Amino acid sequence: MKKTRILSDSDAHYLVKDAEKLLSPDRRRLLRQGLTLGGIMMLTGCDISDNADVENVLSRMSRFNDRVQGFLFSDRNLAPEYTAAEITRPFPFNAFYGPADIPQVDGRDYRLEIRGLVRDTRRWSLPELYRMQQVSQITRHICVEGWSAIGKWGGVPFRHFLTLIGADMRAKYVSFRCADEYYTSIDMATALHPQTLLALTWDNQILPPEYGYPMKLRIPTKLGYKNPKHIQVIEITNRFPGGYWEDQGYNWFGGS
Ligand SMILES: Nc1nc2c(c(=O)[nH]1)N[C@H]1C(S)=C(S)[C@@H](COP(=O)(O)O)O[C@H]1N2
Ligand SMILES: [Mo]
Repeated sequence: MKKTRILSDSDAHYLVKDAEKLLSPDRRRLLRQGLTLGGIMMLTGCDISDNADVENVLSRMSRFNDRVQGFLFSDRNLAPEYTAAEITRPFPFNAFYGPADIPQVDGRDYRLEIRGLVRDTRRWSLPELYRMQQVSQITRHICVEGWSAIGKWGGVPFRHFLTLIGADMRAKYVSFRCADEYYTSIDMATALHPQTLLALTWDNQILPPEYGYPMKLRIPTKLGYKNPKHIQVIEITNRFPGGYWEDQGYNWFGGS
């Protein structure tokens, strides 16, 4: 007969602590804030409350983390790129709400707003952005909840855009406000990373609503929650801006 045991809150707390001990200090720093019992269950595929085979759960989790670290911390600090055949279909949707609440942004009167330490704070219409020189990447999106997926995004290298608006590259942070109340922020080095993309397309079509229409920041060296969708405002600042998940305990750095 299968033994069923429901973990108490304090068991769950210690299981998370044990799981953390398996990680090196660096890795611990990366994932600590994201570790929850639900997260461990999702990323190991183990139902801890049904089968409390803790050793098994922890070793699977450690392997998952090694794989994640491998993706995030490559030698040259470039995220791996993939072939079109490797694209995940269907590509998953994720947000802090369900599909029924995806923001419906009207592209016709959309203007991207620029604030803070920049020379030029004028607003950008979509046609203006579509006319800029575009590049594309096929990279892996890794969500802290324990899934990952390969997708293709196209758009303007963010470094190019920041140069164009005369952003103060010595500023510490770039922050993003989104149409759905989501917000996040990154350090300037990540903003200037060669693979960081102001993405306007997904899979060769205009970014669909579920994946962040009219634009998202695609950062393959960072976890999913550092990739804001439905961007409305970009601000260059020295004041720490935090983020929707980061302010609830997720690691602010969230990547490499
Ligand atoms: N505006 C906005 N951006 C967001 C989120 C969100 O809820 N709202 N969720 C983040 C998280 S946690 C993930 S995993 C990815 C999901 O992106 P996808 O729907 O393209 O898979 O978007 C990130 N960016
Ligand atoms: Mo995520």
